[in-house]
Amino acid sequence: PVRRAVCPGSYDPITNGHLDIIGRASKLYDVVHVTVMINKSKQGVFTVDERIDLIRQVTAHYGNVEVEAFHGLLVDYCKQRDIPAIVKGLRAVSDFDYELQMAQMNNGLSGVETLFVPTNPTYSFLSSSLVKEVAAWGGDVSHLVPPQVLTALNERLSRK
Ligand code: COD
Repeated sequence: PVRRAVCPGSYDPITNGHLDIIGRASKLYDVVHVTVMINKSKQGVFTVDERIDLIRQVTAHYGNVEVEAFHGLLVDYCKQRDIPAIVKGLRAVSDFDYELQMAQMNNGLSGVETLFVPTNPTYSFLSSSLVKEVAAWGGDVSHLVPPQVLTALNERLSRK
């Protein structure tokens, strides 16, 4: 049987921290689904299609990553795709409380398991929102995102 996992997120936009987790998951599973969870109450800097396009570009080299969007509960996505495992990165204890709640809720809802991968310490401070804030003020984020994302950020934020 094909062993599948999902790395869910907002990915607005994908960062090197996300990529590190996705790359590590891609070594452990046959197929890794990188899924943009649509949150209608959270307007992003990038559209869902733009996020998907960027994720596809920067994960193509792994060879076993499938990218798509989903609107609904993560457990329903997992059921539809026959995915038994959610892989999440843990940056710091501050992530832990909320991640533990979601993991327990998801397990209670459907039995899906959540596996936590400790973040590469190089990226433990990194989040999409900080990247957007620093880039919007002209700070250098070239070491924190893939080149395609850097270009997209510069194009988007310089227009504002
Ligand atoms: N290093 C390592 N990993 C990282 C880093 C980093 N620097 N930054 C982010 N990550 C990992 C984390 O595991 C994180 O959870 C994931 O990447 C995604 O990060 P974001 O910021 O893109 O996405 P979030 O935190 O907004 O994602 C939250 C979800 C979309 C996963 C969650 O809200 C969800 O599952 N929503 C679907 C609706 C649902 O099922 N709700 C009920 C949940 S119980």
